[in-house]
Amino acid sequence: MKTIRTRTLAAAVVVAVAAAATVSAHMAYSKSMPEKDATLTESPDHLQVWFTQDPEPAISQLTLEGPGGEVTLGETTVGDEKSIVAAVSSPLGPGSYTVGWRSAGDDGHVLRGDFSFTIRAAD
Ligand SMILES: [Cu+2]
Repeated sequence: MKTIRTRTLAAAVVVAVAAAATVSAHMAYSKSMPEKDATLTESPDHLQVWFTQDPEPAISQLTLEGPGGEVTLGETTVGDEKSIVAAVSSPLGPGSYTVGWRSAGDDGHVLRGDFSFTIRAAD
């Protein structure tokens, strides 16, 4: 009886470890340009978000929301070192901006997130 319980416990541990490995295999946001919560004195000419896995081009999308509503960006493409990138077509004025991103990694799960940055008027 005791042996059976030990085996059951061992099996449970194996399942738990496998589940943890699956979770850590999800793609995740790594860094961005502009950085999260950055304050800039001039407009970036592109937005870029890096991930922990190669982003799936068909699903990857960057959007930008500014003081005047949605800002039109260039097409979102896959950039260097597991990133996605989109050009900022015309310079951004002072204000608060939110970048929205959507992508997927190796397991195909669609991930979404957002982060903000601020542009302040040059002195
Ligand atoms: Cu996943």
